[in-house]
Amino acid sequence: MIIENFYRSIYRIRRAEEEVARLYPSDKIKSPVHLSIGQEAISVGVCEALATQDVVFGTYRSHALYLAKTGDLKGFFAELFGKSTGCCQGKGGSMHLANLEMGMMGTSAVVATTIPQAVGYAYAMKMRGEKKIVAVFLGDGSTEEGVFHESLNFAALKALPIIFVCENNGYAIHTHQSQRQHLADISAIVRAHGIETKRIDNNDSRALYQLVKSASHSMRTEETKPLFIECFTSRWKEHVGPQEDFYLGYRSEHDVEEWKKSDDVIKLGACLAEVVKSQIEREVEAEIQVAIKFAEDSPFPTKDALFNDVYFEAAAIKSEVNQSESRNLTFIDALQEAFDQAMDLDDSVVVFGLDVDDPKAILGSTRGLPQKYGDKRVFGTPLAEDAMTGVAIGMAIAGLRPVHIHIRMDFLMLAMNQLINIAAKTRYMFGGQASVPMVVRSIIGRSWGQGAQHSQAFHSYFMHVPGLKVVAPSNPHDAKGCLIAAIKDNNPVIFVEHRLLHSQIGPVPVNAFEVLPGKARVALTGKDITLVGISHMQVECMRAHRYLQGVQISAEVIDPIWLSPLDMETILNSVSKTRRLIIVDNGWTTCGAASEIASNVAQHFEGCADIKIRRMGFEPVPCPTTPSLENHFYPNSRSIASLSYKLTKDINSDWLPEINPDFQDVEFKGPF
Ligand SMILES: Cc1ncc(C[n+]2csc(CCOP(=O)(O)OP(=O)(O)O)c2C)c(N)n1
Ligand SMILES: [Mg+2]
Repeated sequence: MIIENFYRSIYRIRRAEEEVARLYPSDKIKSPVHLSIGQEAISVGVCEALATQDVVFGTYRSHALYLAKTGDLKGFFAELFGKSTGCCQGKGGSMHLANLEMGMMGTSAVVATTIPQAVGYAYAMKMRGEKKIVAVFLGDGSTEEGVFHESLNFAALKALPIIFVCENNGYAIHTHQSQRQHLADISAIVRAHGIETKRIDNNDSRALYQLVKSASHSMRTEETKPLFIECFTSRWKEHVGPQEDFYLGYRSEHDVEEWKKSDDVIKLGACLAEVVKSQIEREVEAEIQVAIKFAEDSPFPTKDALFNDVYFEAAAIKSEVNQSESRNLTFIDALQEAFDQAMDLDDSVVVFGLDVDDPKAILGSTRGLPQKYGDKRVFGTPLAEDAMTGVAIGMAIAGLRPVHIHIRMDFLMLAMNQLINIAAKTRYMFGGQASVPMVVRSIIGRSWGQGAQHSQAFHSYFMHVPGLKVVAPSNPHDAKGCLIAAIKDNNPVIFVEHRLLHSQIGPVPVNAFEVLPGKARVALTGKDITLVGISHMQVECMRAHRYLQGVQISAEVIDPIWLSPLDMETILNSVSKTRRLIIVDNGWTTCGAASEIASNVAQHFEGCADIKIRRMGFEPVPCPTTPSLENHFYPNSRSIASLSYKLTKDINSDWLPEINPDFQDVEFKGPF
């Protein structure tokens, strides 16, 4: 232990944050600041003990962690000033500090959300046999979030090399721990998960260093297992901002004064000879002034930066590769083959989710994979959609290609925070440093009377979010090609599949191949009307095409395949020929995919009186259970043909085709 290093680090943090507080009123700092003043010893103790290659994840209160791990004052100040030279190119600000090269893996403004990512990163390290240790910092408030407990459970279950560092400053904003937690003993709760706990009192960086040093040594050389350290500490400034807040009355100045007696800046400084101490201080002061000047002189990002790094862009536009001989497979078998080939080609592909390794193997789509690729790469998870999504993100940041499977898309609602706040944003808010190559596979659709909470399709929710891709293949060929493309994609992809498609049989190339993002397919050509069918509605549109042939109407049927990025060009080309369009969504029309396509077409053909556009989709009620109601709720080939007839013949006709008995779906009868 070299005290000079401790002192340099802690003095640098204290003085840097005092400068932040001093500069804040000048409006040079462009984001909210949650100062760590009073808590610095914890970041210093942990980061001094970790090896350079080890990594840390933090919270929005991570100035101290950033500086203790990286020492990067220039990137820090420039980021707070919103400048392009900041550690995240000015796109993160104080609450999103990251420097991946130096092991600072990122912070989040949403409480507790980096915890599962750190766990996922640790999983990747263990799986690959890398000797890196992961430390994740969290506040006492975050231990009340469900994702905290889900993450602890998984870390304990898999005996991961992770250290949870809880900075217990007693408060979540202005509310004391005792007013928020019935059992105000965080460590006791952690022990109930089977994780060893330690405590550090009085901001003692050196005691913390010893603990982390020995724990990380044994994780590297003996067995890996998580450790939880509860560090009692005190935040001296207000929750957010540069001031003190004793006037609010939620805590007393006396309490903080007591904490100031154990200030580690003073304790560490007292261990050094005066000449050494003042030499360090002089050097740090100079460093800080250089960094502030650097931040002041740096340019703000220009407009192009607004659009950079939303997605990881592929280096070159690829074509559909490796098309080979085909044979008939079911949709499910095509998916199974896609998994098998993707896992065979790339050992960074991991597949997990509830029940993926059970005898039913997600309707057969994951069968054989656990036996072939082992339980590290294919595993069933605890019931923890939220944390396991964060785990997938952490794995992806660590270089794996996780596929997280959900037997029903309805369950994605429990994972929305990680998907929307984290997966979709990580690349952008960290200035392009990270990418999140993950796939979330989810099954939608009617049958077996699954009703309001087991049939829903939410693709439009995800289409709304920059940073995500969305795909909904409608045949076995695309099921395989899209799944492989999604796995290879360096962005988070939401993969949507309708259960009525599962038993469909069609030609599928033998070799691995990709159906590329952003390319729709004209499935059937026609001249009178364009039908765009999403997911299973593609099948209904193809049937409608047959009905319409019987009344001499020629429909062009388009399968968008990828909903984000959406290939509007193919749709617009078709409509410029047919002048009529029906978009049939397998979802609600309000703010839905059909509305998005319709508005694009309306804008494009503005002023053209002969263009007719209609949306079809779920009725504006929850999904019903009984078939007698289902039949009215979902569009079908006959209702599509009927509306097409009206639009094409330009008459108010009630024409409805006779039922063609060949047009039957194989109903899903459950259970899984
Ligand atoms: C999920 C979520 N809920 C609420 C908030 C608002 N919020 C911001 S900080 C905070 C308190 C968190 O307390 P703690 O985890 O103890 O961290 P500390 O601020 O003390 O460092 C809250 C509730 C948030 N950012 N995220
Ligand atoms: Mg707190």
